[in-house]
Amino acid sequence: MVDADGLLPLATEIAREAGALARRRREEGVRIAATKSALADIVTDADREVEQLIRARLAQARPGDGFLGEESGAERGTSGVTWVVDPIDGTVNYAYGIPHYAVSIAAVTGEPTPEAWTAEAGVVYTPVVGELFHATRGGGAWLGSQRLAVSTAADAGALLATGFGYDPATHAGDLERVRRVMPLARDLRRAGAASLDLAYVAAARLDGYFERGLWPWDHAAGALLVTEAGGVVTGAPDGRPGREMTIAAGADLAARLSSAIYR
Ligand code: LIP
Repeated sequence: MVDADGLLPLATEIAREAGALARRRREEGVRIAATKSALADIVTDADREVEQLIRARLAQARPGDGFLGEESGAERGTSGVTWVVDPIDGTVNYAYGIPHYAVSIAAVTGEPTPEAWTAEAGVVYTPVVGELFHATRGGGAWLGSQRLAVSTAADAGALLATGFGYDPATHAGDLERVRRVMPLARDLRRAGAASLDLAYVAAARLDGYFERGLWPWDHAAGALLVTEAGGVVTGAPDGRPGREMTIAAGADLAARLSSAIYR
């Protein structure tokens, strides 16, 4: 049995330290270290340095745990716990100096894939604003000491968020999905950090969110925030969130979003 309550304080402490490093490096000036899946898919020196800090602190505190990080890959552990980490979610915002990015850290048990894992604890920390969203399985979702709940009514239409892939070849499909869901919407936001989009659904700052192409580290912590705030997070019809699709909202809106996207 995993002590989820013991995982959250560690994730919180490390997220704050990692966020402070990310913010400091941003103020010092950011260098793009490389591009990845597409020219627009960048990684900065800070992404790599922040993930190294997180990975080292976790290994020091819990040497038997596994790790799955955006920049340094996967390593299986022996404890049954795997940490799923996006050191700077919203990398393009970060590189441009847009202060909307987050450190996302989740602890999961079971097979470390979104199709199979059980999220036990999650933290999404945005260092510029200083907001720390957190949740444990069965313990609710919180912003600081404020308990969170997803929105349940959107009479004027839903405030939705989405994102677009780094590969220009995917944009036509992404825009077609936007066209299909707009009859459900009052407006649409594209803020550039999936973990914060999910945290905002949990906090009822958004009514719903959908995006194709997310990696496990983009949604691992934020999805737990949403489900612990009374919402649902799905993927393709009857599927779990993943590369094909991530949909997050209260149950009724999530079903309507899925129907619109997959009709
Ligand atoms: C980003 C996501 C965002 C998505 C971007 C990118 P990164 O993650 O948070 O929602 O639209 O394409 O995947 O690359 O900043 O960690």
